[in-house]
Amino acid sequence: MKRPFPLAVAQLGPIHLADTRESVVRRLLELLREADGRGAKFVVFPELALTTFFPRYWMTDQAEIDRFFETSMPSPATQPLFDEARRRGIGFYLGFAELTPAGERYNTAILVNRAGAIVGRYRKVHLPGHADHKPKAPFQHLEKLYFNVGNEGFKVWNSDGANIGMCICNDRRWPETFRVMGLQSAEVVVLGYNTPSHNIHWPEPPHLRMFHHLLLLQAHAHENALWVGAAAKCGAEDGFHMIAGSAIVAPSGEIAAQSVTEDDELVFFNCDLALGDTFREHVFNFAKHRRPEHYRLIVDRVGAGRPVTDE
Ligand code: ING
Repeated sequence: MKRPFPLAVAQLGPIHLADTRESVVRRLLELLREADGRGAKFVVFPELALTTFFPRYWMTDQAEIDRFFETSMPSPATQPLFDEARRRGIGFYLGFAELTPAGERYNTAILVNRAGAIVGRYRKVHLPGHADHKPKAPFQHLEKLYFNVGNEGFKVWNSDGANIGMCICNDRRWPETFRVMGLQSAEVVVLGYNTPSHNIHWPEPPHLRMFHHLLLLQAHAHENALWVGAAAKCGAEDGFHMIAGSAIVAPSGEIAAQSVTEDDELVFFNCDLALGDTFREHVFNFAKHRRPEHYRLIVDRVGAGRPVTDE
C-alpha cells in the first residue's frame, strides 16, 4: 500500500555577507509557498541557511564570529517562517549555526513538524576542513575551528507519520551516518549542504565534486533502503562558488528529481515511503543478512591501521 510523503527540497542560491537574515527568510518563505503549491508536506532547507558560508573566512574576534550564530530558534528573524509553515501545515528541516546558553557552538539542523513544533535537533558530527589559518589558500574551511563536534549522534524521529533522520553536508560522505539511521528504521534522511566547487588542498578536477555528491546520496539511499532529500546552498557567494545538485533520491538509488540552476529553486517529488519496504524486506534485510561480529574494526578503529593479518 502506498505511503505518500510529498517532499520538497528548497535550494538556495548565494547568500552574500551583506544579505540580512530577514532578506533570506523572505526567500525561504517564497520557496515554502511554492512547495505548498506543489502539494509538499515537508521542505528541506540547506545547511547554514540563514547566512553566508562564513567558515570560508579567517576570523579571530569571537564577537565577529558569533554574528553568524543564532542564540534562539525560532529567532525573531525566523519566526515568520515557523508561522507560515504551521499555517500551511508543512514540516521542514532548517540548518543554522547554533550558539547554546552554555557557549557551545554547533553546525545544527532542526526538524519541525506540521504543527510548527521543533521535534528534533541534529548537530553536525563530521566537521571537514581545518582549524588553522591557511593564508595562501583562496579561501578557508574552518568548521573545525568555529564548531564543536556534534554531541547528540545520528537519530531518527517519527514525525507526521514518517521515520525521518537528519544529517549535514560532509556527513553524507560517511557510510556510518546513514547506516546508523538505517538501523533505526529511517525511511527518509534529509540534509543540507554547502560544498565549495574548488578544492583548496589539491587540484581536484571540478567535475568530481558533483559526481561524488550524487554518487554518495545514491549509494547511501540504496544501501539503507531510504529516501534522501538534499538541499544545496550554491552559486557564488561574494565570488566563492559552491555546487548545486539539490536532489531527491529514491530507495532504489535512482535520482527522482534534481535542481537545474544555481539559484533559489524548488525540487519536488511525491515520494512513496513504501518503495523502501521492498528493499528492506529483501536485499537490505539487516536482521537477516548483516554480520556485525565481522564489523568490529568499524567501531574500534578511528584511522586505518595494520592489517589484522599482521597481528
Ligand atoms: N562542505 C564540504 C562537503 O563535505 C568538503 C566540504 C567538500 C569536504 C569536498 C570534502 C570534499 O561537502 C561542508 N560544509 O561539509
